Amino acid sequence: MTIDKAEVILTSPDRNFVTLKITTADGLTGLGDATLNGRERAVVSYLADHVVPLLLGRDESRIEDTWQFLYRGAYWRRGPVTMAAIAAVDMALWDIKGKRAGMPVYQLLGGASRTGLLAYGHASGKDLPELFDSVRDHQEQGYRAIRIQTGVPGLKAVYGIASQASDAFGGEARYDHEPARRGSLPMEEDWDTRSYLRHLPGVFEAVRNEFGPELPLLHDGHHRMTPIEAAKLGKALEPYDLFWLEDCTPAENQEALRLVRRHTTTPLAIGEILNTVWDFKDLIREQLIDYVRGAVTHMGGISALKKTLDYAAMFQIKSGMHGPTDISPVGMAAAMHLGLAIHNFGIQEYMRHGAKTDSVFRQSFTWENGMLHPGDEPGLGVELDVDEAGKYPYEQAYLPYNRLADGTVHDW
Ligand code: KDG
Ligand code: MG
Repeated sequence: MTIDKAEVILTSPDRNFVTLKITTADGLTGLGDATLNGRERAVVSYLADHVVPLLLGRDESRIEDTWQFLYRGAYWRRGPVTMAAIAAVDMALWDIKGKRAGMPVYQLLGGASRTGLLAYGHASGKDLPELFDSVRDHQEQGYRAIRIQTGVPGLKAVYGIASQASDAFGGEARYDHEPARRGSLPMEEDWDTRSYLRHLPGVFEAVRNEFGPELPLLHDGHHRMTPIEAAKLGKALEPYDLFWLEDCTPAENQEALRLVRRHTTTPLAIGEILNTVWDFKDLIREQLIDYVRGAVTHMGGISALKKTLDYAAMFQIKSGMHGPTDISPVGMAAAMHLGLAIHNFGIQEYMRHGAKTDSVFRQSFTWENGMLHPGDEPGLGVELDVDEAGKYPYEQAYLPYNRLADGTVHDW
């Protein structure tokens, strides 16, 4: 069947989301997530101005051919805007293929390799008492693996730490939903790597003493360290048996990880800002990482991330797909179908979306005993309520950035 219509929907229920909705000549619809946090309109334009005209009249069933046509045919390859746009088309076509077959997408990818997906949530606190409360709160929500981020003495605002309660979550503190972070200009935070390196091992020691040795603990370094600093941190955290240390150094300098690897056995996760299998090629082949952090939404879709993860499987490297709230429920569903099907699933990041988001995107996934499952609806299992989406117009919003004490802009 041919593609009759492709619409780009920009909505901001609790935060901004870009969704592609493809409709076939016989009225089947498929959804794809193209959200690029803080740069949403760039993808809207890429899709609406350059991709939608190419989709009309194409055969809905030719997912791989459409992917190759959009990737190779444009001449300009890779990059987050291009790959988010291609991802949305790919996801929407898998959604349609599932609906056409009457099967959930994970069945089309080879069927379930497990009964559910272990997921981790984000605990944070400016100090230990707040952090412990947040860990307990996550355990009550069912999480069986938890990311730990804390404030650093002497620093006023550190990314990943909620500083105020969020209305979208009934008063729960959520850094990703603070109104202050949705202003028309990016919020400035501060940073000092030496203070962070001095402080963090003690935090993990305290968390282990309080919560015991079993709980899988993760930490995100947000690209802030030099190779030697990251090596030092990895080594210092070894006694606390981390599930992973994420983004310890900036993702552009991949050779840096050779040095980090030489010094520590703390598992490493990288890649939420990478976009293609080419970005992961050397990291995987040289076994410089343990987990692939790529998101379906930013890696060119289910087709492309599956190839990357299949390649990673040859080196015993597992998935750790990016799943913050800026991955829409459609992108999360795509991640869950892929995670359920592949053999080398590791863990899935999962931050709950807010109630308004759930009213715009009707979903069929389940969350039980710390495990996600995409459900058995045909396709991806997500439907978008266009009227509801229309109630929430786009709001300009930037990610924060940080400066050192002397005013230098720092990596994050
Ligand atoms: O869009 C960027 C955020 O989603 C990112 O900063 C969150 O690092 C993040 C994570 O690991 O979820
Ligand atoms: Mg991260």
